Amino acid sequence: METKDIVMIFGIIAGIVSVGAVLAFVIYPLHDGGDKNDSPTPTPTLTQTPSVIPSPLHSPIPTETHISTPTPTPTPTPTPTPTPTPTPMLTPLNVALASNGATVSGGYPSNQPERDPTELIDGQTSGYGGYNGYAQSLLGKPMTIKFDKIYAIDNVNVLLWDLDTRYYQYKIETSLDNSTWTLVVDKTSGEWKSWQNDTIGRDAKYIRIIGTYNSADTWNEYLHVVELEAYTSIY
Ligand SMILES: [Ca+2]
Repeated sequence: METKDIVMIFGIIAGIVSVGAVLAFVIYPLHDGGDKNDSPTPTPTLTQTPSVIPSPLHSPIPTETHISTPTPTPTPTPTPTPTPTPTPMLTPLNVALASNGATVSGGYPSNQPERDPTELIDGQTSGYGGYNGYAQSLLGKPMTIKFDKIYAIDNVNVLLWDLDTRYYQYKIETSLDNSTWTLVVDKTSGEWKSWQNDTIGRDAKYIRIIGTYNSADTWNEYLHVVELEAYTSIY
């Protein structure tokens, strides 16, 4: 190979290299313009300067603020509904019966058992006659029944002897001590025959009946009673 040929080859190579270099400078930016490395560096966001956190050592000791604790409103205590005391609803009991512990005194005369005062409290209200089956006492004189204890007497029922057309007048009194008496039935006027039912509503241990008038013959000075009942609902 001749020298000129070598020079020419070097020239060609040099030309190629030069052209490539030029192209590299020209093309590279065109194809790589979007490289992120060429993006402008974003302006860093200013980090807000943190507030100085006061050192607890330098914080003023807060003056203790006295927050008054509100007095709690007391929960009203509900008023308890009182349990009503049950009212005994018992079958009314005749506590003036001898069989329930009652006794009787008074009456006249005492030597006629068929007209003994015990007839007043024996529970027999039928079968009586002109000379038997009832208690009797002189007008103004009491026949007294004593209960076995004090009872709240609701009603008093009296069966007056009624085998003719007569009527009686009488009164009934009660007592707690057989000493002080309270008038509870006053039938000292009017015409009273056969069954008499009266509400008295009174505590009593004693009850007595006193005749004041008999409309039969004027010589008949007696009260005649077949039965006397005294009922209570509490026993
Ligand atoms: Ca009787």
